[in-house]
Amino acid sequence: MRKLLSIFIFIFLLTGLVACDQDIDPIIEPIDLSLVYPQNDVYYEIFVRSFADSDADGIGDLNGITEHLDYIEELGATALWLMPINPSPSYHGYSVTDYYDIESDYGTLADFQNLIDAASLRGIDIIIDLVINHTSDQHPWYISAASSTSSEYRDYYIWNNGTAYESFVGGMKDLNFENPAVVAEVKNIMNFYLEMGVHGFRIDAAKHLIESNNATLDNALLIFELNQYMKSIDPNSFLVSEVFDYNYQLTTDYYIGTDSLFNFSAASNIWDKVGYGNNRFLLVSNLKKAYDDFRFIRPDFVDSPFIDNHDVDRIASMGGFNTYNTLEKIALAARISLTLPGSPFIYYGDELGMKGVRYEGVNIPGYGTVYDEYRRQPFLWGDAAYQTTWLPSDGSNDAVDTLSVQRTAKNSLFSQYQQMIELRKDNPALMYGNYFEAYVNNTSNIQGYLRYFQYEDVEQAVLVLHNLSQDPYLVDLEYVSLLYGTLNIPAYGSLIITIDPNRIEEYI
Ligand SMILES: [Ca+2]
Ligand SMILES: [Ca+2]
Repeated sequence: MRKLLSIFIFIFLLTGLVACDQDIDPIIEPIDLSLVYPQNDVYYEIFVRSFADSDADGIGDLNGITEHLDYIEELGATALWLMPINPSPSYHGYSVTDYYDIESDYGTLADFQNLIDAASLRGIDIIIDLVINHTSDQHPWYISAASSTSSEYRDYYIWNNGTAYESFVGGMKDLNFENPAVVAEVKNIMNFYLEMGVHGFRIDAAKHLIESNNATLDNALLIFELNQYMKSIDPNSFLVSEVFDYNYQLTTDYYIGTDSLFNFSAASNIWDKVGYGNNRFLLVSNLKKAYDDFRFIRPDFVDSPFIDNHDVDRIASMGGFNTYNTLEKIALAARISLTLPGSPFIYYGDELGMKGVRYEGVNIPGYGTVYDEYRRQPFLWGDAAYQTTWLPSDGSNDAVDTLSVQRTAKNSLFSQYQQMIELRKDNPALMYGNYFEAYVNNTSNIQGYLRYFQYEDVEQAVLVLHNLSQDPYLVDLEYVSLLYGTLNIPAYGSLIITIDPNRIEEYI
């Protein structure tokens, strides 16, 4: 009876609303810009094996991530990049044996679907590594191709005098992208995961896909074809390509095909200018040159800035950062990355200041020979319940505060990351658009840039200044609101203010 009554009331109210629709002033809803710009996110890069263990076998897994989506929200990231999750004989997963299943250490396809769905409920997007330059030599395609020259998979690979070509060592056999059947296989793989609900892909080793005399253009066009296919399934999806080159000019043409590129040039400028203090006055002008180059090919490029990833030493262990003022310099590098155009990527554990370097084939008792493993060490939860233990400690993180310590400590690196991510998401000039102009009074101590954004009624101009020197630096500036810092910018500090958008010309 009560239910019936409430239905009647509902219908009555509905009729009333329709009847007086003309009389009600329209309520202006704030625009959800994340829907207008679905490719702009703050990414958190996860090496699944090292993140969170849900079943006490010491190995990180997909359920461990699902159980820690609270943590992703606490940090503030809006999207995840999962390093390879397919079955693989290698610990890192970059040699796939089955593109349609999940590495058994990590869980099952059902676990992955569960993670995608749980993340989606929180508005967290997931992209995954698309490792297509090569397969494992244990992939059924390769086993068949190697067994007979008449195998239907023979032309999936590139043969020289009976040997399959490898652009990387370790049993990874390059796929032959001049074979349309291989391109069709990749589209099937993309479709499989898009149907599950992933937001897109990170194309691994993009510059190695085709190694022709005209490789850049050939790869850009191949990625264009894959991207077009992806957009026919989900127009809002996101494709970021790994073109590992510190010279941005050698990467720009990839914007013909890809939505985004990891900005290795920006990373190396941050390492050099913030870490070593070399030619500090060139930081912003170098960044701007790269953006202007990208803009020329794709005006709506989505840059992917980062300060390190699984393929380089952790920033806290890098020369220039590992000597003095380490935490201050890391925090400054993070603030730069988190105030640049695009979708910044945070490598898991960087928010704690975790360390880690490459070893050149060193034998670790109880594990074996290691190379990049210690760049990908277990995340420091400070809670044994989720801690991964697959890799013995080399002691490098013994002095680094765990998450459980940092989340309650004021001004910890973790809390500085949280604050800066929140600031980015709250200020559309930081989060959206590609406007980037150098601050008029840049010096070798102070490097600043103006970010501006306008969409319908939303308009904002933000000035970001970084002090790259060891001494405080006092600036005299008019501002509309102070978002971060003080006018007397401390050593390795930053000042972020909003300014009157009509007065931008005075600042650039
Ligand atoms: Ca596990
Ligand atoms: Ca290749």
